[in-house]
Amino acid sequence: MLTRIDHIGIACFDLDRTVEFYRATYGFEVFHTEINEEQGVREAMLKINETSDGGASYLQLLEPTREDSAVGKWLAKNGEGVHHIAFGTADVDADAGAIRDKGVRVLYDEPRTGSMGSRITFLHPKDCHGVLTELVTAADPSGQH
Ligand code: CMX
Ligand code: CO
Repeated sequence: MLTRIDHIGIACFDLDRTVEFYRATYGFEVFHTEINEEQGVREAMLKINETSDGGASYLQLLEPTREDSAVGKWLAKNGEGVHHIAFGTADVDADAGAIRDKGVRVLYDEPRTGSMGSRITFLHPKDCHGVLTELVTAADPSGQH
């Protein structure tokens, strides 16, 4: 069951400058940063609020580490902006399977590693009314990152 908006993924050209914008404009601080080579991103997670399922909602600021990555290609075509949304679940395997059975393309056969040791998969944007949609199970089974 999808129980929270886990994050909104925002593509940017310069992570440090974008982090500074969110800090200076809204007062949001960086909760976590990492490089995910498999996804081709350097990212910063800004925690916005905790959620009733024991998890939290974040902004995920994404800078590509290479031009041929998903975010690199998207930035070259569209410029900066909202790249994807992510729903949180306690069981990404079950939810991805159930959604696949409804005819929506799930991009990975098995979930891969996302932010902070989470397990993630994606739904094809062409099957989701133009929205690239991620499913996330946090590393901590309670849902708290
Ligand atoms: N949102 C909406 N539509 C998108 C999109 C996005 N983020 N990315 C691509 N599309 C659309 C394109 O506009 C294009 O549409 P048209 O054919 O109408 O022009 C179509 O999908 C194909 O796009 P493409 O540029 O040819 O890109 P690919 O097919 O090579 O890749 C996708 C698209 C979704 C399969 C790829 O981006 C992907 O695998 N995404 C999942 C991984 C990811 O995004 N990782 C980064 C984030 C990591 C994290 O969140 O931790
Ligand atoms: Co994401």
